[in-house]
Amino acid sequence: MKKTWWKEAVVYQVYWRSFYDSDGDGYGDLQGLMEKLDYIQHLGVNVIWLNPCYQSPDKDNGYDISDYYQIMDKAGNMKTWETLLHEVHKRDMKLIMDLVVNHTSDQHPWFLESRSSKDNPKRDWYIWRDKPNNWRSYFTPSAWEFDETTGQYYFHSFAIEQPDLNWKNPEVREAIYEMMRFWLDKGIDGFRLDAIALLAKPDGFPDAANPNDIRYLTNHPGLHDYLKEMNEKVFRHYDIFTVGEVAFVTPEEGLKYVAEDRQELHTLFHFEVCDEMPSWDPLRFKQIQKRWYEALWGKGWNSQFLNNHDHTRQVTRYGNDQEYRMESAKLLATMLHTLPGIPYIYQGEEIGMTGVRFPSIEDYNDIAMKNKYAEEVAKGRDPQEVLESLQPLSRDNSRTPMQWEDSEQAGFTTGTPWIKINPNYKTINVKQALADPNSVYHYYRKLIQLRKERLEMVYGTFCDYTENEPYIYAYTREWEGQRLLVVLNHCDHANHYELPKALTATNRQLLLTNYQDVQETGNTLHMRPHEARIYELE
Ligand code: TEU
Repeated sequence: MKKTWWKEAVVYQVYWRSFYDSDGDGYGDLQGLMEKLDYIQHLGVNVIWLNPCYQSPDKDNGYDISDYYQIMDKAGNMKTWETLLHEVHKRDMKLIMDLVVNHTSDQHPWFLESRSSKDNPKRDWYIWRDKPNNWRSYFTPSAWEFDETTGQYYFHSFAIEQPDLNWKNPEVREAIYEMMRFWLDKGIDGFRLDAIALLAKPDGFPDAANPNDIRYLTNHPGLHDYLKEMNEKVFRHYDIFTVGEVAFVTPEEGLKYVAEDRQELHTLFHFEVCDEMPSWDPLRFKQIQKRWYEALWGKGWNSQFLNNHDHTRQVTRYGNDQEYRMESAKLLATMLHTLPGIPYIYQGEEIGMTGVRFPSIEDYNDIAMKNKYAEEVAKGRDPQEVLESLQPLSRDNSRTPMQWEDSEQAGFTTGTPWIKINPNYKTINVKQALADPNSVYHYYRKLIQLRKERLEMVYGTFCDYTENEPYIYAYTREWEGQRLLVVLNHCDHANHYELPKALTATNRQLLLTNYQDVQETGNTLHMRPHEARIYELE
């Protein structure tokens, strides 16, 4: 496995509409992001992942693109975007753009032409049939929408407003590749490829045995041919990295996307945790990590994340966001930055921001949640019970505005925020974090700096010594004779850990911990609640 800049990356995800509002319209924007670049750089990250900011009617917060070549008015304009890219590069950071090529907005000119008549030259740029099958979409009871004009149904894996492109059509593929080159030629450093596992569709769209198991939307034959062609015609001609959003794959299937010798994608996000593990399940998490390491190591590169703009805040979902919030946030960070793969920091994670519970469905924006709420209430279910069932995993948990200070609107906007701010901004905010040397923020800085100094955290082999332990997670990373030991007590209670013989090194040096005053030197480690330690073993 050769060393590369992207394997050594720490990526910071900016959901720009919730990051910083520079013009008081209640939405974050690119100018606002630019004004906060020094904050991001100070953290020590070297890549920024920018959620979609292309022209869009904004039904799915930018994931419904109506013009790939323009910047969304809410976000700014192309000149602002070009200045942003320049300012990112000036600070020795890189920028990867989130790109949605499985579908467009139903307002995209391509779709407006396609739907205008059955014999329009762009009819076959989308997927039309006389009758639907029984598939659901991610966001609606049916994946098919009837179109009056031509009396046919079109296919959409997500919202009605997000018709899927027909990747079987070479004209579609060429149009997408040309657009990718447009952005790469502007100097971006790669793409996060949205819903990339959905590009291929099965011949004939057979009915599903179980319409509620939506795995039928993904990973169909032909997909890897598209990714190989995408790499051959676009990616390999640039010094970039690509990360695919790849749902519902096993490690063996995931390897097909990222094996270096297959020349498709550089890395992937799999979702065996965030889509399929509703709350912390330590033994299952350890198994997932072990299986992905064994399948990919030496062949392809993985990612490490526990939250993003679709998945609720990790300290709430997988940690402790109450009495041990800071220790837990630091423990989760230690884990993600020391396990094999590129670590992703979702904005606000670095100050321990938490999930939210808004009192009314009117306070929520997420189309997925609002569609599901309407669907369930229409079945006669109690609205309050439906709301409470959807709140924990609502995507809006992670989309509340960045909490910059304890002043009005958390310093996010001088206007009315597009979505309510988490009421805990008074105590959880950047200003407080910067001023507190023991804050989560400063811990992230130390962790990221350590990763730059200790390449075992990037290229080291991985060995878990606690596969059957419910609370203690102890593993090593070893590379070129250097060995790190990570010990985590993911629990609200203290636990002790008897170091196995293989780890009772002659000399053990503590490099980083989320508690002060760690004294002991023996081979029994007394770990406090949510305590994390990184040792160098000699
Ligand atoms: O999400 C794809 C998607 O289906 C996720 O919501 C899923 O739950 C998981 O995270 C991946 O399996 C992408 C974007 O991240 C999301 O914001 C968009 O709404 C969606 O595609 C449609 O573009």
